[in-house]
Amino acid sequence: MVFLWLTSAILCSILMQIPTFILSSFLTIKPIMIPNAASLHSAFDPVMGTLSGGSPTERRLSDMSGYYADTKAFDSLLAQGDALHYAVSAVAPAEGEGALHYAIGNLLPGRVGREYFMTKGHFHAWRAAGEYYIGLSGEGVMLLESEDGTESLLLPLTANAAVYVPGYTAHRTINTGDVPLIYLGIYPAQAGHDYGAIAERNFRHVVVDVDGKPVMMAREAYMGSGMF
Ligand code: S6P
Ligand code: ZN
Repeated sequence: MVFLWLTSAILCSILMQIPTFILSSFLTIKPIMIPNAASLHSAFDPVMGTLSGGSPTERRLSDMSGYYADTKAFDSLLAQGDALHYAVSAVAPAEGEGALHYAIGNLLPGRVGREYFMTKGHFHAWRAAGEYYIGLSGEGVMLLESEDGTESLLLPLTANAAVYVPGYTAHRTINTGDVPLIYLGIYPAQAGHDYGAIAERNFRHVVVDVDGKPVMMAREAYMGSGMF
């Protein structure tokens, strides 16, 4: 009797599993893929601008040739040495749709003529991709420009501030202080970089030091201003 009861209980439980088994074979239920744990955690130094496990990119002054308006000032600075201009260390824990990457940036302080030290600036290759910038230390600004160049915006990037860069927007980081500007950028893994348009036409505005304060000025106005 007990044997019969046990057998039918086992049979019942097997039969109850069958619909689930059939369903899961037809539906593409993706397993949860957790990438290697080491890539999920990074320690960063908000003052030194380092990020554990990051892959580094360095830009020296010579890499910025053609980006600053005052070419004489640029050449004379370069004659003093091809110093590090900024460093970026990026972490890519996962790839594909939905994945995020992040990077820490360390942009050194200084000026070329009146223009503050800045990054090259770029669009994302996947134009729709937005990005969050989070200021960690130092004082700076983000220069944003619409794809057709008709709209520009200058936003402060300082410790404890976040700047959202919408998709389809060129973005450049500018150090307006006296110490390195350290920030985090968090962006879709598929964003990519498109430097071409900016390398060719640059941003329509420059950010220059006027009486010790950063001022956004139309590039053409600056070029014709006799300020350098
Ligand atoms: C990436 C993100 C940042 C920049 C970094 C350097 O989407 O915006 O990590 O790569 O600020 O700037 P740039 O213009 O030389 O890439
Ligand atoms: Zn970006």
